[in-house]
Amino acid sequence: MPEKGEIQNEKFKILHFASCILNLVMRIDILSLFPKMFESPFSESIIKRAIDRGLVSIFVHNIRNFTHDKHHTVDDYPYGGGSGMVLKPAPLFEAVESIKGEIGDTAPVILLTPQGRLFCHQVAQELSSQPNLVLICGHYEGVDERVREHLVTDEISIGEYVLTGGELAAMVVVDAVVRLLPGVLSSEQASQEDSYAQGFLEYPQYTRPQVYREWEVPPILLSGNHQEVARWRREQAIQRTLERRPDLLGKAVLSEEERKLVDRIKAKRDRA
Ligand code: 6GU
Repeated sequence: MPEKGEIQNEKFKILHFASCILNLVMRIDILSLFPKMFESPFSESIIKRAIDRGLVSIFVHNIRNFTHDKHHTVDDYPYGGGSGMVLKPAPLFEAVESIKGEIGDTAPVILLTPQGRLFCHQVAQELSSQPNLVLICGHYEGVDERVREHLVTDEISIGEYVLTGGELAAMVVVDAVVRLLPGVLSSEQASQEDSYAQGFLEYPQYTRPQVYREWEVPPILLSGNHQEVARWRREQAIQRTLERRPDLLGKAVLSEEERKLVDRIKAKRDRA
């Protein structure tokens, strides 16, 4: 009998082999002026495990390595004047072209910029079905417009605020995309995911102890009645969504009973 670890190991080897044949391994290339920023987020927890299992490969490239001058110049003054610096086109074109030499010409090339389309669960799902992603982290006052026009195929922003650079945004995108890849989450974790995809916020969670500082866990969760627990959670999720994100309920699929519940909660709220 093999040890448990050996079985696991064999399982992962077979999984990896099958993934490669079926082209399930995603490759992500990131272009950045600060590649070290990516070291810790990708070497912990779920993303690390996904990399170790061969479910995703992530390559971080230093844009400076694609310059040819002595000072490795990546930026320059804007034509027409103005404050701030602009990322030069040549290093970005050459970096992306060198990556395309390895992965082919069809991968989305995504610029992280506050001017991009807003990132959300649906965009994460869309990106997770791609075999390759190329992410360019914008910086300074921006990038030369010719990069937008002739190199980039998509522009993404992670929210309505301005960051100092695209790196943190790229990490957010990678994290949200990688956790959707087949085999990254356990089926239990993956089904949790559904709630947001289905248009709900999560229900409240509790763990031991049953009483903490005199605050008790809702008794229904201790009842052992799975049906009642499921119903309570659904109610809580709906109530929370109504209170915090009523806009989400538009796309939620509700049963007849749940629809009535929504109306009851709304009526109660309107009376208050
Ligand atoms: Cl993608 N980049 C920067 N610099 N700021 C942002 C952003 C991206 N998304 C939101 N703010």
